[in-house]
Amino acid sequence: MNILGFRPVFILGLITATTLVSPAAVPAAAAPPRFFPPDAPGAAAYTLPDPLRTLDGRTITTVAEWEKIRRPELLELFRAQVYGRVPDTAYTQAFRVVSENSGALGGAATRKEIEITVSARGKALAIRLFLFTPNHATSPVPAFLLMGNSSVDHYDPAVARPSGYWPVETGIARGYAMAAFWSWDADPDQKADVDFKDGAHALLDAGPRQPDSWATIAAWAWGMSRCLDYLVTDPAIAADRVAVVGHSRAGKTALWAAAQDERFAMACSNDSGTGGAALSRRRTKEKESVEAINRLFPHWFATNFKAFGGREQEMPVDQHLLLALIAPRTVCVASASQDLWADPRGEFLSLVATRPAYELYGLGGLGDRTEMPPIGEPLHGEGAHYWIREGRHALTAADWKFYFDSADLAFGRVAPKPIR
Ligand code: GTR
Repeated sequence: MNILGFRPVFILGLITATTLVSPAAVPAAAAPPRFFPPDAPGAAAYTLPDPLRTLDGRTITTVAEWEKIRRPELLELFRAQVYGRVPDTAYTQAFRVVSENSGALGGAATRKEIEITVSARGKALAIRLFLFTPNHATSPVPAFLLMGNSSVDHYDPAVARPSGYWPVETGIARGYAMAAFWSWDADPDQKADVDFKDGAHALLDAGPRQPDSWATIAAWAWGMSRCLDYLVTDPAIAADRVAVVGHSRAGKTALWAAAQDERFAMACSNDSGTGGAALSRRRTKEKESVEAINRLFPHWFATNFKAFGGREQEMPVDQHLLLALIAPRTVCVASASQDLWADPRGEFLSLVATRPAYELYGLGGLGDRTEMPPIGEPLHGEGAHYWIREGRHALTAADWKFYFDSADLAFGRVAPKPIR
């Protein structure tokens, strides 16, 4: 705390290429920063639920109260009303290293393919995890776990073309382990499957479905945690520094996984939008509404969530509380300027609104920011990191740079700098 009573919020001072230009070079006139345009007039006002106020009106003032009272209350509300509840069916788990190649990526990495088998009630489900660890590391390294929407071939650079979606080489060069699995291994993404007869549902569901039964996003989040079960056993990985990453539907999932599973040190939500980082109560004419997402993807959320289409203000939670559940761990939210369906401003304001939860832990979140940073300029706060890049709905190499830079800060690999 400083004498004015607020904690400074820190930002990473990156050395950009322009600062390295030789004195003889004439720098081009800097383009003025471009900002994401404000909402069109007439947007409806809304009031968000207070992170620190319980359903019965108590105000949370300490970490102990947050962790014993409000955090469990919020988790229960998200389970009951949004993503659904994982059944408590007992299961066993086995890991098998299917292949290992210590000369991957031209010798820079060791590539392992691990089969994670989860067994219950005489059935089994296999998740294939692809893991690259840097050969130059002398101690366990932090890791990124990506759940991808594309089939398994995409995670092997020997087969797939290099892609911004999954830049294994860059992660390895920056000293991170890179792990990925395919969402369909945990639960196929089929909208006709509203009976939930496959994937993790078929494995663990014992009784008839209820309005609060888990749906596909909850099954994917469960799959992320099963992959983490393996990662924390791998000696190459620093078990307390695993980040979970997802784009769009997988970004929604990464947030719900990290909210529940406190072993994740960091969650990266890429263009996650409605049901992810974006505030549901904020309605714009371009964004995906709660009604639309439940109509278009009837298999993603619990049945109870469908009742809130057009009645968002009646929800006991909004998505800033999902992000707040991750505090004091690190949340990164990325938006894209043309991705109005995902509501970039709603994603930013949601992250801003986590501040009371971070402050309980002596962290500043994004501080008192209410304005989005210029497009292309990351905002690195305390626990909370945000950026919006130019372009469309996608997970790109530039988004990954934002995640790697944020992780460098979160995991103490570079020192933060104050932004005020
Ligand atoms: C969209 C959907 C979004 C987002 C996206 C995706 O069509 O409306 O909520 O999840 O799909 O996952 O690519």
